[in-house]
Amino acid sequence: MARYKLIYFKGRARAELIRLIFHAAGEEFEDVQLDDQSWQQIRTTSPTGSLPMLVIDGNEQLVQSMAIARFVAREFGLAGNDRFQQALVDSVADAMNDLLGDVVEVTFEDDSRRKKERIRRFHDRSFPETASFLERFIDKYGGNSGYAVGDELTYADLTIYNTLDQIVIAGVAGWKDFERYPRIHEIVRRIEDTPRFAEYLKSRPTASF
Ligand SMILES: N[C@@H](CCC(=O)N[C@@H](CS)C(=O)NCC(=O)O)C(=O)O
Repeated sequence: MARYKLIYFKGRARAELIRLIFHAAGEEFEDVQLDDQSWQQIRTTSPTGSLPMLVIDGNEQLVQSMAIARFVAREFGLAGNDRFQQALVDSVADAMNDLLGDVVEVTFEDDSRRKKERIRRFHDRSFPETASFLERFIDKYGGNSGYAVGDELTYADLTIYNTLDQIVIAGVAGWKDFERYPRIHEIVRRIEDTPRFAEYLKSRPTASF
């Protein structure tokens, strides 16, 4: 039996980063994907009444997607080599998580006028600001390594890939749109060309969120 059980919905949104970390590390985990009805039946078992939730060794429960991501990244050596590097990695992850929040809001906005306004703000402000932060950041801390921080894969790279993927799923931009950001584009290529990821990315089910 796997040590780790990740519980979420049939989608990527706030769980896919954690899945990517498990795949990057080559670590086994049980990937439980619930429909809404099954979720309602177990909702009270989540400490926050929300998902994702990671169950460790069948008894410890961890909630909050970024806390789970950091925990598994640290467990598997994907969180940076020293404390400062870990903070750098976290700063990219948190910036990408903020952007992911904007994308999630677009996805679940039912009012068409407000949805348009959110998309406009995304294009005019949140995306270009985050992208230009990343380009400068990677220049400084990753250089020509093809990684965001240092010269090996960390979960910072996975947060970049994952948030871009969510932007594409939300229909807010396409992969081609990211090519004009050379440092970001390099990370995307690096991840897609890594055999372990390539296999997973091809085999994972299509998602609407
Ligand atoms: N800040 C939390 C947000 C968790 C959250 O809002 N989860 C949503 C799905 S993305 C959820 O569980 N919704 C179902 C519900 O509230 O019943 C995290 O990052 O884990």
